[in-house]
This record gives sequence, C-alpha cells and structure tokens, in this order.
Amino acid sequence: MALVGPPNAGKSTLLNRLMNFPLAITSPRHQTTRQKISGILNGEKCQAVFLDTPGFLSPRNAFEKSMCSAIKRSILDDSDIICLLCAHGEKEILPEYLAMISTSKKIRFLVVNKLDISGRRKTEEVAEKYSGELKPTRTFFISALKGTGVEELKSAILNNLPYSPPYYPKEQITPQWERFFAAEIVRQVIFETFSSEIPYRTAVELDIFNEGKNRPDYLHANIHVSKNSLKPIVIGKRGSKLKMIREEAQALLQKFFMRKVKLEISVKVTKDWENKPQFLKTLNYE
Ligand SMILES: Nc1nc2c(ncn2[C@@H]2O[C@H](COP(=O)(O)OP(=O)(O)OP(=O)(O)O)[C@@H](O)[C@H]2O)c(=O)[nH]1
Ligand SMILES: [Mg+2]
Repeated sequence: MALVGPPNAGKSTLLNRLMNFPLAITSPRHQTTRQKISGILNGEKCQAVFLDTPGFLSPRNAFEKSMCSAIKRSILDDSDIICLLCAHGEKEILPEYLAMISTSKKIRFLVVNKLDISGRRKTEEVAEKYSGELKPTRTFFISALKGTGVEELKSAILNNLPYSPPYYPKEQITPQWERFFAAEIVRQVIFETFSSEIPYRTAVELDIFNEGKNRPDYLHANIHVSKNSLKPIVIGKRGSKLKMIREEAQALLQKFFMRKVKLEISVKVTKDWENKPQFLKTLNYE
C-alpha cells in the first residue's frame, strides 16, 4: 500500500500511526520526506507493506526529480492499494498526479486527514473536490495525529491486500538500513533547529555506523550544505549550534535504537549537491 499526496497532508504521521512506531520523521514544513520509507506490518495471518513517499512536487533539480520518481514508482509499480491523502488547507493535488492515480487500475482510497482541526464539513468538501475524477474505491475521514478513523482504514487496507507469500521475515518492521534512519533523525533535528532555507539546502550522510560490543555504538554523520555561507550558521558561535544538534540527535537515536550510541557530526560544503547525481546516489536517492 502506498501513501501518496501533497506535502504536509500527514502521510508520515499516518505511516507511524499504522505502524504504531515512529519510523518516519514528520514536521510542519513541506517536503520533509525525501525518499520512500517502508513499514512492514505483521499480523497473525497477514503481512502488509506500507510505503510513505515524498509530497507531490514539480521538480526543479536532480534531487527533486529523484523524489518524483520515488512517488511515481510507488503509485505505478510498488503498490496494490493507493491511499491518496489530502487535508483541508494544505496544497491542492497536482493534476498530473491526480490523473496518474485516477487512471491506474488499482484500489484507490481517498483519505482526508486532519479531521480534528478541519471538522466534518470542510473535510467532506475536500473529498467532493477530488471524488469526481478519482472515483475512489472508498473514502475515509481520519485524524492521523489523534488516531480517529485509522483502525477502520487499516482494516480496509488489510482486507483488500492480494494473497501472496510474505515478502519479509515476520520479525522485521522495515527493510531499510539502520544507517538510513539514523541520518533521518539527524535531519529531523535540523528541521526543528532552523527555519527557512537551511533544512532544504542540507543533506545528511551517515558514513560510519559501528556497532559496539561492550560499549556504545559509534555513529558519524556528515551534514552537507550546498553553499559556503550556510556552514557557519549550522555550526553556530564557537560550535554552539552543532553541539545542540549533536546532543539532541544522539538522545533521539538512543530512543529509536533502544541502546546507547555515541554520535559525532561534521559539517561539509558540497556545492550545489541538489544537482549532483553522483552525490545523490551515495545517499540512495533514486
Ligand atoms: N491537527 C493535525 N495535524 C496533523 C495530522 N496529521 C499530521 N499532522 C501534522 O501535519 C504536519 C505534517 O505532517 P507529516 O506527517 O510530516 O506530513 P507529510 O504528508 O508526511 O509531509 P511531507 O513529508 O512534507 O510530504 C505535522 O506537523 C503533523 O503533526 C492530523 O490528523 N491532525
Ligand atoms: Mg512525510
């Protein structure tokens, strides 16, 4: 099942709610999610794979193109069910994505989120706007944040999955590497620490992840900024900002991995990384 929709609709919040685990980072800013994130839900008699995806966008550089391919691939290839998530007051669904989903032969759930702040009438208005073209299999009104309506949606997803042998071992909750989640957690802290430009002009690479036998794991992350002027801002006066980021990220990492870790961070200038395919490849962008 793929969760797709405009930025900020609440896709990552819903993935976390469905998984009952904070797998994906979330924030009130647009384009927080940059890559496909898979969550595996193992039930008594079934296994479901949920895909969180970046918010719909029209690409302006190689990096954004990779986000678009992740979305398109999730819609066209990687899913049996498409959950199109939207919310009142958030961006409209771009016509090319609406058309792509509407013409797919897959099960299409229209999910209007943020019922808790929009109320029933506005939520229904959003559904009406898209139902004509989308012709959804079913429509749901939910609050991913509060959990309202999520169990009903989850049952509908599980009941509509095709029969197939499980793809993954039963104890696995994601096929993605620990390195990926560690880098995402550092990125989450950057989103929380800086406003405006910096979160969008930085990429995080986790280049060392050494599991400690009788001591904490050692992790090293590089924060890449796309121009010189951003480096001193990320580092802060006498390293104060970077120290804050490191401490906050280390605490979150320990919570996520449920073990002690030691995190170190370097800040590097990688000019115009958004347009460097080779660099994007090292971060596993599609
Ligand atoms: N009030 C309310 N806020 C919500 C709900 N779901 C998500 N949010 C908030 O909306 C913001 C965006 O949520 P995300 O889950 O990051 O949205 P997203 O669709 O993954 O966004 P991108 O990754 O940028 O495409 C966050 O501040 C969430 O806390 C909801 O049901 N109710
Ligand atoms: Mg997201």
